Amino acid sequence: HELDGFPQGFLWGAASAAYQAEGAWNVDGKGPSIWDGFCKQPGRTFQGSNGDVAVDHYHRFREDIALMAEMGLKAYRFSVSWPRLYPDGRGPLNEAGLAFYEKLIDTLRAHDIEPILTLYHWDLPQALQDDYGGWESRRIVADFERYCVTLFRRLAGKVRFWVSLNEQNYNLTNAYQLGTHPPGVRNRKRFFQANHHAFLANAGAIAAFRDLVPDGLIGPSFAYSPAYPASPDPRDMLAFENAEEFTNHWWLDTYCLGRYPGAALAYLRKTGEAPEILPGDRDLLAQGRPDFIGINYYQTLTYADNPPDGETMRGINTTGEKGTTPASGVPGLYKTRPNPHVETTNWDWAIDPTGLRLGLRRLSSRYGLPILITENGLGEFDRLERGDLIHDDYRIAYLKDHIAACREAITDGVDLLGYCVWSFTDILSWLNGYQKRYGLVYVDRDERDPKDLRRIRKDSYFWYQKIIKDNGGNI
Ligand code: GCO
Repeated sequence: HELDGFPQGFLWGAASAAYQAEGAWNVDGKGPSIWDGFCKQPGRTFQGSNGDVAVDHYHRFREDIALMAEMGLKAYRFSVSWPRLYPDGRGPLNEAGLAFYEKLIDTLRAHDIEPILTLYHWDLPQALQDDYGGWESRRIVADFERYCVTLFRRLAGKVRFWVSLNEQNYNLTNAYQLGTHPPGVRNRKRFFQANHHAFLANAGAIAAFRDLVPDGLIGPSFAYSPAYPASPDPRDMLAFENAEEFTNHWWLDTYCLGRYPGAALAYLRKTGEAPEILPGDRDLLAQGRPDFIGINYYQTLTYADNPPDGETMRGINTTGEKGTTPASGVPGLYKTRPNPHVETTNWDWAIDPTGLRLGLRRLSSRYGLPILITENGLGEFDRLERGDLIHDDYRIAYLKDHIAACREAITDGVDLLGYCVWSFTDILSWLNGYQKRYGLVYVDRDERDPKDLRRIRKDSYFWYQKIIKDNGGNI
């Protein structure tokens, strides 16, 4: 396949997730998710922000889709909230919850916008956490499959693109290593076991999908930060290899090749942190090969040697004060270093479009699968001027450079299905609150009128509208 531009039918999209956008946290029979409670514990999120109301997409989805249609958006990625369908995770189906997504999808289709449906974007039913410890129990595999099968059966004719698990790697690292996502645990043994169950759940869902949605395409969305070595010092090169193995291949090999990467598994067997793998697990993993790899790309990470008594896993910069991200690492394996060759955002994320190009090439060569960019975007403090203007030229520059990198990767031979900007409107950033804005559409959070949530098109909205119209044009 030889192309020097974006193919016809390229999915120019934008993305969101249920908890970050919908609000309506206890409406129409929805049960609580693990985030509903977690955000309300003191000190968990920036200024205690939560998704009770979020941007009220649940009630305003028609207005939001009208804005998407006016922009010419080709695809909209959203997630289904498991506890809206199954308030206690596995009991009877709450039809009212499913009805919301049916309306949403029908409205998208009426405007020729392709729905991209994410099955799991972190909002686990609280009941499953309480009953058996959520991802730490094997019982979740059957419950997740049952939930997915309901959606496959009911929506097969309406949805072609499906994302299985969103950022299993980032979510479970926060949940079981950093302690910054629910359930707030710091324990590597439990981390690897929870991941093992998530891999089985992912593969089980994909296996069921094959029978129920034969015309559809499915894949996980991986939070992909390609690794760089801090220097050509062989010790840094080894640390870089360790990081690739433990922060990328651990997930991607298991999804795409149906097995854990050898060196990492051998290491974990020595430290006693390897997951328990039962007979039959390998066969199930092998049935999970996806149709595409979804990637959420924000940055590259640079790694250096880390002695056995060196850096441990540390939290992130949630305030937007530049330069406050601590070095973080796994003793004996690797630690992160700032990359002096690239600019960073206010949250210290490396701005690196070339990293996107090389990451796409690495994945394409290693796994031989098409790739869908399920998220890419810039979180910033935006300023509303004169009541209705947002001049976010920094976001336009960021998107332009990353879309140009996509074009180059296509020329390099990467089979790229689409590109979704994170996010369509300014939604909740899990740990960074509402001040970190990613949207193409500004949401006015007026202190005096908290229900206002007025939508205002940013400059980037009009810019992306043109890009879509020209199918990438001369970027
Ligand atoms: C944020 C993140 C986003 C989203 C997304 C991940 O600030 O919240 O940068 O990427 O969290 O939900 O899939």
